[in-house]
Amino acid sequence: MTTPFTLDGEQRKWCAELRTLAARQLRPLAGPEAPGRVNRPLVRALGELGLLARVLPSDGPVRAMDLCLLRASLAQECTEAETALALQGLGAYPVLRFGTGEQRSRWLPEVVAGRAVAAFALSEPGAGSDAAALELRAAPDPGGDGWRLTGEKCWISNAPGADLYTVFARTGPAPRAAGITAFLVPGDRPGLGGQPLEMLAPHALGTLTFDGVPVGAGDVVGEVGGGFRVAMNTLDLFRPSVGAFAVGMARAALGAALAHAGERRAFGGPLKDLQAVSHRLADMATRTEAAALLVHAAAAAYDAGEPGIARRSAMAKLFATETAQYVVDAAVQIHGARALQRGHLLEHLYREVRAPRIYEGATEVQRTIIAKELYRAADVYGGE
Ligand code: COS
Repeated sequence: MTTPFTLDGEQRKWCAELRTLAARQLRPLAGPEAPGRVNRPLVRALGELGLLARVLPSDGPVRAMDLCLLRASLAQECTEAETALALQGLGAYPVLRFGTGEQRSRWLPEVVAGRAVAAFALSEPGAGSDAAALELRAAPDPGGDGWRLTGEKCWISNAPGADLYTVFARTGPAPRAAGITAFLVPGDRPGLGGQPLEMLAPHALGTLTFDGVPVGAGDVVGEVGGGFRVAMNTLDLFRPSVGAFAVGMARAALGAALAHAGERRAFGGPLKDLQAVSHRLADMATRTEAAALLVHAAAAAYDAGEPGIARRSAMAKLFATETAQYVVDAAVQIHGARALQRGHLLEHLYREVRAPRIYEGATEVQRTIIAKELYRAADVYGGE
C-alpha cells in the first residue's frame, strides 16, 4: 500500500538494489585514500553502474527524489560512495542547469561516465556562511576580452585534484551577491594550484589558489553577475539530499544499535530489555523516520515545482543532519567502548556525521533561511 508518506513499491525496490550494489560493488573500492587524493576508481564505478546518469540525466530535469533515494541508500552501506556521487552532482549541476551547450557537451558525458571529477568552489577563508562576502577577483584581462581570476578558495571537496571546477568570483564593483559570476574552470588552467587539507572527512578536500587564471566569455556559467543565483539554486537542490545522506547514516547507526542491543547481555538479560535502552532506540527510530519524511517532502516539492523550496530544503537539511548526529551518538552510547575502536562502523559514522551540519550551509544558516521565509509569509505559513 502506498500513501503520500511512503515510498512506492518501485522506489523501495530500487533502494534495496542500490544497497546491495553499494555493499557488494562499491564498498570494496572505498579504501582509504591519501589526503587530497580523489578516489577515481570509485567515481568511475559510479559512472559504469549508471548511478551518475541518474543524478545528472541527459533527457530531462534532475529529479530531487532520485538524488535523495540514491544518497540515503548508498550512505547506509558505503558513505564514501555516497559522497563521491554527491560531489560529482554538486560540481556539475550548475553546468547542466545553467551552462552553455558547448560546456555541457564537453564536460557532462565525462562527468556522468566518472572519467572527469567535478567540484563546487564557493567557500573562501573569509566567506563560509556569508557566501556573498566572497573575494576571489575576476579582473578584466588587459590582454584580451575575458577575466583573470586571482585569490583563494578553501575547504573545496575534490580539490585540488578535480578536472573541472564551478568557481564563484567577483566580476564587478556591485556589492555582495550582485557582483558574483560563476565560471567553469578546467583543472589544468594555467595559474590554478592548490593544496590538500587533512580534515575530519574521508574524502578529498583542499584549497585552490588562483594566480591570474584566464577565463573567457565561454567559461561563464549562467549570466555575468548571476553567479549567486547559480549557487543558491544548486544548494536548493542539494540541501535535502545532504539530509538524505544523514538519514542513510542514521539508519545504519540505528541498525547497528538494534542488533547490538539484541545480542549483548548485561544485568541478567539482553540490553534491549533495559527500558533506558529501549526508549532510546524508540527515539532514534522516531527521529530518523521524521527526518526521512521531511527529506522526501522537500524532494517531492522540488520535483513538483512547488513554492517555498529554499525553506523546505533548509528544513530537511537542518533536521536530518542534527538527527543523524543524535542517532549516531546514541548508537555509540548503546555500544559502549567497542564503537570507538578504529575501524568500527560507528567510529566511521561518528567522524562522517559531523561535517554535514556545517557544509552546504551550517545549521545556523538553515535557521536563518527558514526564519526569513517565515517573516516574509507569516500569514500563509500555517496553511499547509
Ligand atoms: N534561490 C534564488 N535566489 C536566492 C536564493 C535562493 N535560494 N537565496 C537568495 N537568493 C537571492 C536573493 O533573492 C537576493 O537577490 P536580489 O538581491 O536580486 O533580491 C540575493 O540572492 C541575495 O540574497 P540574500 O540577501 O538573502 O543573501 P544573504 O547574503 O543574506 O545570504 C544565505 C543568504 C545566508 C542563505 C547564503 O549566504 C548562504 O546560503 N550561505 C551558506 C553558504 C553555503 O551553503 N556554503 C557552503 C558552500 S558548499 S560546501
